[in-house]
Amino acid sequence: MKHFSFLLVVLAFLLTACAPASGGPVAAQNGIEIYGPWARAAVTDVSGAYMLIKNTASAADKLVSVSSDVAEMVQIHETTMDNGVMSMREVPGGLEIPAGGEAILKPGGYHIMLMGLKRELKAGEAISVTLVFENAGEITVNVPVSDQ
Ligand SMILES: [Cu+2]
Repeated sequence: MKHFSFLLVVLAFLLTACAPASGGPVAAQNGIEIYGPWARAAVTDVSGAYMLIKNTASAADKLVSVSSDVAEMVQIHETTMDNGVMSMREVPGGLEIPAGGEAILKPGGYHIMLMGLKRELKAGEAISVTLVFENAGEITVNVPVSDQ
């Protein structure tokens, strides 16, 4: 029962954390469209970046790597639940986005992990994040920092 109620709390968190992407894409290239990017404000040396990635092309694509000038290392992570403990790990081989499909990066799910931050990330500023896709190539996105 305890386990069950914990799962409900996690589920509620996941649902409320799923902010809808409003408006059009902030970047689009070779069929890949980026919507509603944001990064979490941070005083520690790690943070996460989130967005909706749509693939309007007729072939699957893959987000293979990410970089940002504010972080020493950037990885594509997935959040996993092992015996009721939430943890995360790097997505092996990159994050696939199906043809005509999308990948949702959000707190509690897939996310871009910014590690070794070179400075504090303050709400209201924006950071530059470069996404590298197997087919669509490099897309640099201006990512607003938020304390939401
Ligand atoms: Cu992570």
